Amino acid sequence: MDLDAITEYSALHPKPSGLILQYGTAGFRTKAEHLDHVMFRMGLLAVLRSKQTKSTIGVMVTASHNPEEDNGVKLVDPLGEMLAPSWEEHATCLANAEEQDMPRVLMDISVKAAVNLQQDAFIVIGRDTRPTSEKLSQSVIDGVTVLEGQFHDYGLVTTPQLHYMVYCRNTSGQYGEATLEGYYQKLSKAFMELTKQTLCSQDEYRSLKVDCANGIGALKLKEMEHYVSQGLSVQLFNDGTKGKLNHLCGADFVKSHQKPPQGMEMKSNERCCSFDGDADRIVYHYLDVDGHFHLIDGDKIATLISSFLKELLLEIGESLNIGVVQTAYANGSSTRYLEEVMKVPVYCTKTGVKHLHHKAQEFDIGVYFEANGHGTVLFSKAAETKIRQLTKELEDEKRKAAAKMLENVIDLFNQAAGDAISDMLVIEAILTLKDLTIQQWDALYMDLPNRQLKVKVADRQVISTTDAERQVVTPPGLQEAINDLVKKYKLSRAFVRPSGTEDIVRVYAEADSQENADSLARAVSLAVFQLAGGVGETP
Ligand code: NG1
Ligand code: ZN
Repeated sequence: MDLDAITEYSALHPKPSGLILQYGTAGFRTKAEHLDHVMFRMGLLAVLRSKQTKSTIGVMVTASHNPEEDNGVKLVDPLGEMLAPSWEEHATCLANAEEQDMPRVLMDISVKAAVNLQQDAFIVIGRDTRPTSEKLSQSVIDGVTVLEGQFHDYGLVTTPQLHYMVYCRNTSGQYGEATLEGYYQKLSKAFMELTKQTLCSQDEYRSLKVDCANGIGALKLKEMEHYVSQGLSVQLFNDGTKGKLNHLCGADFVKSHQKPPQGMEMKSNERCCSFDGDADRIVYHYLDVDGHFHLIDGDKIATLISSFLKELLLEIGESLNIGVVQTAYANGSSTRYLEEVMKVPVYCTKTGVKHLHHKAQEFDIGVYFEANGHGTVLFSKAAETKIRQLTKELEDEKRKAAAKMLENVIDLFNQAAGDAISDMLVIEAILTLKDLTIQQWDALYMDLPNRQLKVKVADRQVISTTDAERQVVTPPGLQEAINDLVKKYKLSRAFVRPSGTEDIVRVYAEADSQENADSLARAVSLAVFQLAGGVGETP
């Protein structure tokens, strides 16, 4: 390592002294103007991680659903997964080292992690459409270059597309070709094959309105459109030509406000969906004939997909197990429906896809979705091999067709990460194959009315939790207060946890009516404010 060169280049990306940031659930995320040094240093760190794993590592510049003024960065590990926990710690140390200590901290990491500095390094870089992303990704490249890493800059891509590139490059092309063309080809081929098995061809099912959150999803859907146009016509809204990223639109807005996005013409009973700012989340929605808004969230997406997969498994008659993984934010009705009606085992993990992903790996087929629409389906290597073998060997027509469909589903899901485009294509294929309208899908079960609120506290880390974040451990007395409040309502549940991406505490409540869910959420927010050091206005 040329420490002089590192020091010299680092001075061009100086750390504001005293600034402390943490590599959280979604990497580093804060106001874009505070991130230049973090980007440079993540370029350095990516090179060390690449040398250590002898693999291609990804660096994505995005702040997903956060406001346009924010930005962020996360590293993508060799198989397209989130960065390993010990390296998250290295990332935090490196980002927070004061200017003069930085080269030494970098050396320490390479010693601790036993990095062979002679090894070659290869980094792939991507970014979203934020005005600050291009310059910030250039700072990542500066970091990579000063450590003499090789790189490929994919420029504007969705987060899942970057994960796909990393996965392809580390599996020597077996998974697909590491280009955008390769991504579109792979997904569209699987989608066309899956939907061609359908007997019905009503045109009304084939058109979908997409709210792109004024983000990267719009550009990439435009590029992809013609690959799938025979099976699906997408109409894009909030494509970034006018509005601001994630402002009054996109999956996060629609989910948290339970309202239609602005900038989208919705007629009654039309199938609509919303992506988030980096296109790794999707939720569906529609207006009914009375003009009421209906949200179809990640829980209902998981339910639709797992019921489809379960039917196919029954058809082929193989004993492959399937499990659904959720978080505490999953609507109580969805959990009940999955367990009691569908008889599918359901597990709850902490918030953040890395936790869900990890749990989902325990099954032959692991379906995981956060209620906010971030998720995917994982097939174990053994299950995939078995299914591919069955499509070749089965003689019974019906069983063979079911195995073929499962194979298409494997190819459609971006196995490396939750992907709004993949999810959308799978959902559209299932609705077509099963001849389901959006209302019929919505009617699988009725969501319990719920409310999410945010509370500002002096230090959100005073709240610690257990039982997959469903119970508070500290501060003392808070869990008891929540228990007492929950008892006052029917079908009620509430929990609180510190956000991993914002400087706030999140409050979730559900109950038998919207009024009660709202009132419970408000009462719990007040308890948090009083017992956990609330600041600003009393909720
Ligand atoms: P935090 O801020 O830790 O609640 C949010 C989402 C997560 C996940 C991350 C990463 C909710 C309640 N939380 O995390 O599910 O998507 O952002 O983007 O939706
Ligand atoms: Zn996102």
